[in-house]
Amino acid sequence: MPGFKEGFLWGGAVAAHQLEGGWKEGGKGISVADVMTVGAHGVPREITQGVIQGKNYPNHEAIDFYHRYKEDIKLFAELGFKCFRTSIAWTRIFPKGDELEPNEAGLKFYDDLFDECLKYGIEPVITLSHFEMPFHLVTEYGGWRNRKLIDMFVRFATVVFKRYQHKVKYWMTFNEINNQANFHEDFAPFTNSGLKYEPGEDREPVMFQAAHYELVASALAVKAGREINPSLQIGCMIAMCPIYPLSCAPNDIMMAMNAMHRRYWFTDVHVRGKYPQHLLNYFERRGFELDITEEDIAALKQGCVDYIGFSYYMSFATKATPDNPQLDYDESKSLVSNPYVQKSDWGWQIDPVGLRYSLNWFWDHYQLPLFIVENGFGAIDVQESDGTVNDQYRIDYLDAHIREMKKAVVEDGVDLMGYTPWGCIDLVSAGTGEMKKRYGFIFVDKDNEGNGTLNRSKKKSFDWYQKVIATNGADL
Ligand code: P53
Repeated sequence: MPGFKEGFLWGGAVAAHQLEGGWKEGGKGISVADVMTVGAHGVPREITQGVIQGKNYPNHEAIDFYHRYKEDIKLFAELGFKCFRTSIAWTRIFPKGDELEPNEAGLKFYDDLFDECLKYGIEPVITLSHFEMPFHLVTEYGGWRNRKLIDMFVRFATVVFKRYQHKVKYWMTFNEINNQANFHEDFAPFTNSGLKYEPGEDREPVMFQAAHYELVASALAVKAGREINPSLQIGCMIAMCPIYPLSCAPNDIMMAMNAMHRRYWFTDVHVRGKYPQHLLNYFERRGFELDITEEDIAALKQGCVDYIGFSYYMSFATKATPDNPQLDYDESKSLVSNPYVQKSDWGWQIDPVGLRYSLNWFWDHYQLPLFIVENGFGAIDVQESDGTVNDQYRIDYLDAHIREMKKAVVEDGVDLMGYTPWGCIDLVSAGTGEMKKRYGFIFVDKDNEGNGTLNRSKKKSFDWYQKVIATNGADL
């Protein structure tokens, strides 16, 4: 039976702030992740005004990958990784974000890290901005509500493209740029864009403005990257949670369509280099006056991405309600529970078929190569007295998703570049800051309070995933 193509990029994914630690080492500046405390399911992480003594900031030490990466990459090599997705902490390269010259110690760290991957034939896959922009850009510039950030981001991108062009081929600009469609909560606006809202502020147009500047910055970065080295592959990164209608009532169908428009227009701009008409009409209906210049529109056209990277964890569902005659989608109010699927302990709806659906949705819309750069099951693992972790539930989750991914490739003809499950080694949860929400094949001995030896050990899923990769997905 045909399967995944030769050279399929099996691997694992992480982000700098969630595993590196070393938050002050090598001249690193404070990032937005450094001012977020630990939370829990239903308890949001507190975003503090700078680093306050006595609070628990889990990203400061994380799993100390900064010092232990050689040991960890050796384990990734043992798993058989063809690629390893991580991000470059912007604050290691430009500690405050507005400097004109980069920090050499930060650049050197990633040189060494990439060399260590390449030593084992593991291709680094790199995200430029993964929830870790310099905090200084928040306090001094208001985050991405400020157009000045475009130049700073492009400077950062240009420096790292030039430096690593012969070590890194695959790049992505902004991680899950569309999370901020959920603008009523504080987490996504802050992690995506460094946005802090005033009480009572009309958040929605601010979100669109920040996202616009990021999309322009992304396009200019893509253009710069191509000029530096045309063989670079630069993608976008979208959080895909497909939104189903709760029923086949026509208004539920329309509600789901509008919801998809409102969560995924970001991909249209990244891929097609222009805004979809439905969004321009929405701006007009709502009276949003956004700073979108002729130069911006030209820039967007010149920086279309090479591929679509996306995360997939869960699907959503929505329905029409009488108090919403225009069927407008508001992520904080419009979602309903799907009675046909189970949920994780963190309330994430488990839906392997939704991955096949998402792959087809992207492919039908854009006909660009796709890369699943995150997928996984956050769960509480129990270490037995002999040190083993029997995470059969994780194997079951990943196995079911890979089977659906295979159908999308083999039966539906989707062009898929690779698959990098999230948190291949246990790390700090982005959403809650917990250690106990684990995704890894490799267990890290550390708890939510920061206690533990930081020792690494293999879980049951380690051997399973090793075999999946060794057989190119034939042996599930
Ligand atoms: P955690 C929400 C919905 C889907 C993906 O998430 C999300 C989020 C934000 O929490 O984030 C991505 O750690 C993100 C990673 C993150 C991972 O999913 O909250 O790109 O940084 O760790 C899993 O369980």
